[in-house]
Amino acid sequence: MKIVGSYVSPYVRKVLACLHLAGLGYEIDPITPFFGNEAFERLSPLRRIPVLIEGDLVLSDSSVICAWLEEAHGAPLMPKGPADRARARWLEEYADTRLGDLFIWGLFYQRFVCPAVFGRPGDEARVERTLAEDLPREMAYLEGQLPEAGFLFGDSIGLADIAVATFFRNAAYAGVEPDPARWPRTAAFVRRALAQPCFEATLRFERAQLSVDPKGRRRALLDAGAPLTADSLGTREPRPGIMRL
Ligand SMILES: N[C@@H](CCC(=O)N[C@@H](CS)C(=O)NCC(=O)O)C(=O)O
Repeated sequence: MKIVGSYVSPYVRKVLACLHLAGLGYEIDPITPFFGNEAFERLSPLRRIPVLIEGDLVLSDSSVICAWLEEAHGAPLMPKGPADRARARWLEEYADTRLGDLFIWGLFYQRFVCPAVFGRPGDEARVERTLAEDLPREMAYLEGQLPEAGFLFGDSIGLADIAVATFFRNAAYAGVEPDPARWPRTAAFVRRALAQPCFEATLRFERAQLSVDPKGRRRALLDAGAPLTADSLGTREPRPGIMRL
């Protein structure tokens, strides 16, 4: 099994955490989507990561990939009953869409990707707006959904927990974390979830990657022991992706 996508993408991290829960091995081509070549574009029509390649099967959406891992490989990602499964799917969708918009495009892209990938400052006014106007509403929603102890559907972490928690690691890279005095459940849940082995397992690769610029990434990741593919779908220069306004 091959995964295409950078270790610091929240959606790639979500898939890698699920692969860890399933005990499945993989190789990874840790490209940033903006560095993808034509072969990458053929595999991922929206030029997004992650992509999973398994034999002839190519899947390019984290939720579709995780559903495949559950159905085809028996990954223990979902609760049992239909109502719980439906709620888990909703929370995954909510996280991918709404938390993705705010944490990635509102914070991480502006504070991290713009300077690191494109060599220009991000839109700090957008960051301020995200923090002051948009995120408090979503934090209040999460505070009402997340459990005080354990995980959303019991004592073990599952896909819905992973889908929510992954965005908070990118928020931390953008210098933002939940205030435990204001959002106690969410802050404790995020700490608990991100400390799980499924997230811890790839942390050293994220750190290795973040410590160098994109061109030095492969060497740094190999030195850290990451299971890299022999070939890469990356170019040497970033190309504009399909950007949201
Ligand atoms: N719905 C997709 C979202 C994936 C996504 O947006 N990935 C980002 C990286 S974190 C990406 O590839 N962005 C490139 C772009 O939008 O051009 C999923 O769940 O896999």
